[in-house]
Amino acid sequence: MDNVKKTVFSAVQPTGKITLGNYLGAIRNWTPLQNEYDCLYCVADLHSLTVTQVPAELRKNTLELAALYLACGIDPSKSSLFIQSHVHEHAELAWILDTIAYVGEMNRMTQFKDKSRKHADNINMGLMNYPVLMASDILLYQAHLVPIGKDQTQHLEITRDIAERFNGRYSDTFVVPEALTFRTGASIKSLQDPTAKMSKSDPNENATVTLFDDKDAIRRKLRRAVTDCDTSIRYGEDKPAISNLLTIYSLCSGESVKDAEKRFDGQGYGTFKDAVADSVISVIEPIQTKQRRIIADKSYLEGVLKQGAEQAERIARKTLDKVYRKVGLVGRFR
Ligand code: AQP
Repeated sequence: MDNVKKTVFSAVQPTGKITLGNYLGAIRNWTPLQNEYDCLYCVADLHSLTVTQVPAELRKNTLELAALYLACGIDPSKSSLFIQSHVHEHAELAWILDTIAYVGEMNRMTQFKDKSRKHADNINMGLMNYPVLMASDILLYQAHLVPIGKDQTQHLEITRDIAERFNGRYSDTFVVPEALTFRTGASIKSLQDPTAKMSKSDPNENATVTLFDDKDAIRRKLRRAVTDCDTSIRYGEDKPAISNLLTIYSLCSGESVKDAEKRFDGQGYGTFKDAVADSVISVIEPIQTKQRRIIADKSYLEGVLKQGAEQAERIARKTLDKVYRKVGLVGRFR
């Protein structure tokens, strides 16, 4: 009988203030997995260097994000929580996988194309290699499952292709991971453009609710959220803006979309948007209180991250040694 726990890996980049999209699409779903799986949750600081960062802000965002993971319920006695750059094997495996991945497939990645458009003055090699580093993150830990939002499914597919190609060329080495996407919340949209995803690097402040916004800002942003042509409060393809708000409301209040449609039937957008704001505030406020307490306790946070990096490194080293051996590198003499 196979009673070995499966491994889960996921990460978020500290590229700015974490949005409600990152929370509802990813982080929120991590907590329940901790009881069933061996989980590794990482702050992907190396990934964030693919777009221009202010170094002091990046350091601050990295620690704030680690504290946020804890405030959202990641329990260091159950999961390994660490900073990606603290485990140097991520970058080392990425180099080996760079020799497995093809330029053509990296060129076709939607995120690469999007980000190249948005950062036309800085289309660096890291931006193109992003999916290879992501593959290294996942394959290093022999992860079976990777909880992600819909926007990352293409990268997960590439990770699977790279793993299979490597296994085919050098014999079985990597577990081929599967995406774990959650039906609702997998793609929270911008409050200003419901055809685009809510993204922390969006320069329009009104497009996102962040986990660091205060009550007033949350209410203001939701009141300013764009709506659809007619005034009905209903979920449907022809109502992308209201459907997005209904999804947010449902995930934050726990009420189903169907019940919410009934509750707000015949009411104006103003009342509905205030209710959405209330539900979001009720979720975000307790997280903020906990996060502030954790960030103030520097030695606790550093202790968690030190332990997490040590736990992660043990697994990562083992995989990397195996990979080095398989590709024909001479092992280090000890
Ligand atoms: N709008 C979203 N809805 C649902 N899930 C989302 N995720 C991101 N945006 C949404 C999920 O959050 C996780 C971490 O994402 P990331 O920070 O590694 O990179 P990203 O997907 O590129 O997120 P952002 O916010 O758009 O960052 P920037 O602006 O820096 O590029 C992933 O699981 C993602 O699916």
